[in-house]
Amino acid sequence: MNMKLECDLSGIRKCMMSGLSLLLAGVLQAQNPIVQTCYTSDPAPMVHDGTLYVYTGHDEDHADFFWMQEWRVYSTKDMVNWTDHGSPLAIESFDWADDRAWASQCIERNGKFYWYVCLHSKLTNTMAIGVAVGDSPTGPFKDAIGRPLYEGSWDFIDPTVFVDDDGQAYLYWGNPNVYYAKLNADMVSLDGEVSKVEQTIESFGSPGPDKREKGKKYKDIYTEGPWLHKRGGTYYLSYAAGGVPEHIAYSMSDTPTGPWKYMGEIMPLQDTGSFTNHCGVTDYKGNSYFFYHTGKLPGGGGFGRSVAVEQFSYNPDGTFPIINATTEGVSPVGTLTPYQRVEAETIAFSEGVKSEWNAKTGVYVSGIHDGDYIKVREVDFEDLSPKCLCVSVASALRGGWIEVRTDSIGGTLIAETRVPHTGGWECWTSIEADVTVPVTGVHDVYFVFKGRKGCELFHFDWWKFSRQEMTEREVKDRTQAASTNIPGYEYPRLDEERCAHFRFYAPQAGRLQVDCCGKKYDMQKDADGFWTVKTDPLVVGFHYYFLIADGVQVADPSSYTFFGCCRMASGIEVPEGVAGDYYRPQQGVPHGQVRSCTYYSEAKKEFRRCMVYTPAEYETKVKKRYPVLYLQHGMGEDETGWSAQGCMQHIMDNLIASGQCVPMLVVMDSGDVEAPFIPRKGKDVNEERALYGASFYRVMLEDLIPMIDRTFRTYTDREHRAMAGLSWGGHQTLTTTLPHLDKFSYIGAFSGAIFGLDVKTCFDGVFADAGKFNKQVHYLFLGCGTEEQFGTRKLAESLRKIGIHVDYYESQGTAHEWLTWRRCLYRFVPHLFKNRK
Ligand code: FUB
Repeated sequence: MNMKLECDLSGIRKCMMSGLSLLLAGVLQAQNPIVQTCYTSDPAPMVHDGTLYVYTGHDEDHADFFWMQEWRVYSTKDMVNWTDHGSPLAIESFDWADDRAWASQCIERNGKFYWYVCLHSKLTNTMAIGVAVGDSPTGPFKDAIGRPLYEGSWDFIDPTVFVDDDGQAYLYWGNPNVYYAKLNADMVSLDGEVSKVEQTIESFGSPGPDKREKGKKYKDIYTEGPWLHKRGGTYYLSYAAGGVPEHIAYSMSDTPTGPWKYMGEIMPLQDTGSFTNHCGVTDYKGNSYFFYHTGKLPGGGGFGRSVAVEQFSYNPDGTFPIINATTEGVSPVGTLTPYQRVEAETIAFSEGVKSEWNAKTGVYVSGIHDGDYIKVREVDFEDLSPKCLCVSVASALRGGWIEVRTDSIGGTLIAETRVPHTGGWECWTSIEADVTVPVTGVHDVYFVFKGRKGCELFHFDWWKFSRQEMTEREVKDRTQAASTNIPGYEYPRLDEERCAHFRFYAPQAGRLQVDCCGKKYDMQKDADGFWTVKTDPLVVGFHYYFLIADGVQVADPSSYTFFGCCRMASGIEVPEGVAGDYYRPQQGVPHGQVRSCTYYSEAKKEFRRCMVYTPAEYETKVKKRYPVLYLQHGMGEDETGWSAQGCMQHIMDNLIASGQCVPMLVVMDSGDVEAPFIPRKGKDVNEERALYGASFYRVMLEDLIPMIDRTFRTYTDREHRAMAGLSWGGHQTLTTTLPHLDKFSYIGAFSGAIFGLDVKTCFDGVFADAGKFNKQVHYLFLGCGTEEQFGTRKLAESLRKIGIHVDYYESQGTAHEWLTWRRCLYRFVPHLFKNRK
């Protein structure tokens, strides 16, 4: 369903932004339909404890009949902001039913909430009235009696319930006949017989369906959807009338059981876009409200209806005025405080977004795309501006931005916050943003969502403004020292929102910055010479960072250093939660070793160091031989990258212990690209790039592999040798293995720097004969992050097109970073050395 109201609202928006806007804004506020995140129907209002609840049906998207599965609840305290409470009752709540969750009404009695519904009974293959009970207006609800309250006819739909001042409860229902019954005080059993109300011209505008004369024009025709209420000493039965299309008419009586007197129309037939109508009437905060439904939400219609509301005043003689459907809806009767947690699903109007529910979070806003927005009306900031805004969000992808604006979509930007990848669609994190433009008084607030076009950006659970700033003590209480700090160093610290907090003592420094994840953050100096800064929320996983002290980029002395970015860099590990357990040491898992091995390379005439992972069992199974994976780092890194930043040994230990991969050695050497961006004298950079790490190939083939096979208990044939690498290491992997398929039979490239390949001709045409290649290479893996542009997907597609078997993996929400490569390794190694061909 496309919930975008572009056509409908574009005129309104333009108008609101024009000079005339301030004058017209109040008139042109679109409030109807009151719910824009899904289709709702058959409204039944109920006031309880100062809140107005509306119980609705839920029309399915793209429906061609009333294939309704559940009922929903919304509430308001101000008539303009509606909170979505999700669907606490559905067909599945009734064991005996299987279809058609149609009109309903809920009422409170003695602290319990009784929700009368109609739905299809599989016991009698007819419609039936059911009753659910709950302890709160929003549930949970359960079938109160485990069977239908009344069933046996297709007539039995649309229950309305009413408790009179003397405590007697009544239930009316029916289409095209009208029925009623008294309810016992328990509210879940009928008191006496069911009565069929006699329809006459005087009572309903026409005789009952059996007695109507064909072709005769009657004053009106009772159709369905009765709503019983009382005002003063008068009883009102309002209902859908006229056959199809329906309008709303009503009858009045001095008793709850009639005789009824037909009183005419309330909402005449008009362009509502729906052939049914269904009303509910209530008073709230001194006003009278008429709820009904239309087919006016974009994409909607007769089977995609939406609840709307109008305010009205009874005529002096107690009769209804004529009420017409409007887009503007009703005026606010209260304000909303932004200083308490406000559910994101409290919405006055929205475009584009949907809502979802899960047991842990409850209802939250989903389906957020670039340009969508939520409007919240009558937000009272009072006389003192807030200092910060906190939002709770989750994203399995790269997130996006929330712009907070006042009074219109293009209004004053008072706060802005980046939403990061949080590790999953239900991996919630709360993020704080400064309020950069002071705001006081009452405003409409727009949460305008920005991000990459096309994809869903993030989920949004709640928001709250605050007048507090975090003190140093609070920073300490709400954060923890990064695991990558040298023991004893308290900073950098990470908070729950995955922002890093830095603090340095440097009274003499003129300017300090932190350079983290491609962004330079200016630090603020306090009177005691301490410099502090808080970063934006960071993506989980490992990130390099630097301190820039008066213009000089240096490693942070409080962090362990990691060889990356062509130098020793500081690193910060942003914890991932249980999803990251696979790259952390686990209790009970036998641990292998990472050995540092020195050897002499004839090819380069130098002593070199490589790192070798041996699985835990290597020490005990002294006769066993092992296959070998050669694993390369990327540009500007060295042989330590995979064990320090990549957590390779933990990934291997965990996979081996769980039986997901065979025990193997992993050998990591320097790809000789530690300082690749320094062009050598007299040489062109492009030419230089092509040669980056050129010395490594001979080292690997002539010195490293023979040394490993001499020193360790390895299998030395191609069937037991694999190679993989990340980024430039991926390039080196293809360049090493493809011309030497006599030596390797498993190949992987993680974010491989492999550009512009003509797959038919590259590497001396190794891919040209797909059948031969697939026989030789037992497993070819290409992986990358969704947030990087390395053309890996395209390469995989081109290879598949010519028949090459290649496994392609995308790491959700990660870029050209170590989390992508940890994930790639985790997915790659289980396929090694299990040749099933
Ligand atoms: O929503 C399904 C049916 O449509 C209701 O039960 C009727 O009142 C009509 O609105």
